[in-house]
Amino acid sequence: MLLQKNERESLFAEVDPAFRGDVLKGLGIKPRAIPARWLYDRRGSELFEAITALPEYYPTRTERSILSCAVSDIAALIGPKRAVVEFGSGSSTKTPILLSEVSPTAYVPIDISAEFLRESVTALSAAFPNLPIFPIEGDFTGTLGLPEAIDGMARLGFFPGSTIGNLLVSDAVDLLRVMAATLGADSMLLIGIDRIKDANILLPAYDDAQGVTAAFNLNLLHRINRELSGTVPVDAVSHVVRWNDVEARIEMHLKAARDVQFSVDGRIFSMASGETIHTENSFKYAVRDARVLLRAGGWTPIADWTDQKEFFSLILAKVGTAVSAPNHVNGRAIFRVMGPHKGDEGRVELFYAYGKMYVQALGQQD
Ligand code: AVJ
Repeated sequence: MLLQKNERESLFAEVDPAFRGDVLKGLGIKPRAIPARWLYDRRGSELFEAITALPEYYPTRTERSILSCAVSDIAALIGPKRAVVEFGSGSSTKTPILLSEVSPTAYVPIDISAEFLRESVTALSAAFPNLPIFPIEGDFTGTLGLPEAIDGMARLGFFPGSTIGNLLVSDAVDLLRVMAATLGADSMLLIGIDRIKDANILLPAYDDAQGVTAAFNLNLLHRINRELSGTVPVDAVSHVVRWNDVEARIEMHLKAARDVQFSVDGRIFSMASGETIHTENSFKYAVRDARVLLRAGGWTPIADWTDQKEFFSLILAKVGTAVSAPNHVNGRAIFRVMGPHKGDEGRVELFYAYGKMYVQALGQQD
């Protein structure tokens, strides 16, 4: 029997035990939720690429045009002789725009997908034959060692695409702090963050007329059926998008159109008509929210750029946060909303004083 390449892969590829664990756990809890990272298998990544070209999906093209306009200012602000470290480099079309203007001393793309990494290294070394490239295959949410070859070079982290929006706010702070630790002293970070805007713009961006985003979301169920011997009746499930205004996030769900029963990995699950599985969050940050987020994450924003419609922010930050006045105020209201964090060297507190929000870095926890 001759099999298509993807069928061969599904028959013989090892199923990630963490995928099985997350799916079985996520289907068993209420509300049901499966971590968004499992949307991005090969097919999911291809569908996401297709999403970035949709007329309704403004973030990718908006960020690219902001970067094109801002890149000479950025180059002036960061100065020469930096190594550019890109988090989740994927198949980004933004990278060459940055690299051609900032003349980096080295480029370090980090990605979990070895295949994407190979493709981007091939393309970029053709375009920039004199640029030393040191790819790292790995998960940038954990602490990673950077290659020795860039020891002693100041670094610019590049984290485009509003990928930070996939994370809960507390996890986003952790990640920013891990990035600060990885990039080290004198580093800078160029990060793209999608803004809060009218739901009439946000909702179609995640529920396009051609149904590509629906296919992207439903692909998770096909993946479960294929890799975990699932019997999920995909036809009875639909793609649903919600704007959660309290959390300031877009949510993607998979909603049962009727009562359904199915098995996954030998376990039986049932969903009542109308019940959903929460599959992805995409947090949005207003201009000042993004600044507070960065400061809580151990970075000081120094410049930001946006597009004409003010849909998206591109922010440049430098590592470190000064202790903010007025930390001496007696009886200040302290809202300990985050921390202690993974990879922590200190703690951060957000507090209000004189009607404003402040971020305060605290010393080592005793
Ligand atoms: C890859 C997380 C930036 O949230 O806009 C797009 C993912 N999901 N359409 C986003 C996504 C559905 C995307 N990020």
